[in-house]
Amino acid sequence: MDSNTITLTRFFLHEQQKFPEATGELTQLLASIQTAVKVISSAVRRAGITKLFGTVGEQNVQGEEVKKLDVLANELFINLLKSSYTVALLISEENETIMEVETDKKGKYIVAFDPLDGSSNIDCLVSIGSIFAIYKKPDNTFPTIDEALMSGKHVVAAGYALYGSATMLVISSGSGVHGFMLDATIGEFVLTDQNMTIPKRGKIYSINEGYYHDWEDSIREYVDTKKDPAKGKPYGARYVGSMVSDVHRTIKYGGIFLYPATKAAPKGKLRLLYECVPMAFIVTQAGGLASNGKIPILDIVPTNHHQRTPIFLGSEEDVKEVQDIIAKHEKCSCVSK
Ligand code: AHM
Ligand code: MG
Repeated sequence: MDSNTITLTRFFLHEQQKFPEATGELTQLLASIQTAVKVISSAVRRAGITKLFGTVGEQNVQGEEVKKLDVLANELFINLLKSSYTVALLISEENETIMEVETDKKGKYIVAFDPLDGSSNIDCLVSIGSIFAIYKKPDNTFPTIDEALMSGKHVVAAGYALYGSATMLVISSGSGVHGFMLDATIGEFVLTDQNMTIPKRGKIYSINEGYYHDWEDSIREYVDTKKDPAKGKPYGARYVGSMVSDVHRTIKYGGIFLYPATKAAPKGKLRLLYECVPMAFIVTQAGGLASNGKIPILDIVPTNHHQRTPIFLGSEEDVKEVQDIIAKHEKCSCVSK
């Protein structure tokens, strides 16, 4: 046993000391997310046994209502964040409207989250995750609902939890990216991956290739390039279909994750505030790039809390390559008009 283990809470208490003006509220907020993730992890591991794979409205053998895993995860995030006394507004993928925290519990942060991402992978035991971004007004005052929509420039911390072969929390509060693995024997997240950095170039591309004929020409050209031996050593293809897993692998091994616009989803599928911005924040902090094809994801000013965006993220050189091809196609189409 390590007698000097660096847990997530200890790590952020230490980080907090670097800012004399810090009130400890962000550390408190992260502690509440940590608890939510621990409970979700435990529920994920036991979901088959406790019948959490059922649909909402079903009853278990005791006659109790069965909650689907994603409903449970959402309730955990909401309850724990509200009772952390640090949050004013909550934006969840699972809730139609922005939630306002009661006055006596209100804090200055806005948290946007996807409590359980990768829904199509839940019932077949493939890795899933939770994603979150914490936003704050520059003047530190309590945000109102009208002020909820902020660009990624106002993110103070973001992260994801991966419920994979181990449970891992990857977090950045703006000074590097750090990974913590859940040690179930002590119930704590332990620092395992300090200062995670993404390789400048990778050897893997990650995209749902089933939509090949629905992509724009530029995306088809890019993916064709990655498979063409005449254009260099072909890349490996990996696609889990859970954004957290695909992004985590991209950070660890390098390469590129793409979810472009398709004919069926002309604005892309993934959501800006609680899927793309948090991942863009993390990847950028790890030394990579995250773009919508034209501008950085973190520069997009949202107009709707559930809005979607195309996304290309990963190793700097790989993202620049796809951006260049997109720019070339844009230029050609302007010239031919
Ligand atoms: P969800 O929020 O319904 O779980 O959908 C988001 C997921 C992402 O995790 C993943 O990157 C993407 O959807 C996969 O979509 P597709 O099946 O179209 O490839
Ligand atoms: Mg999702």
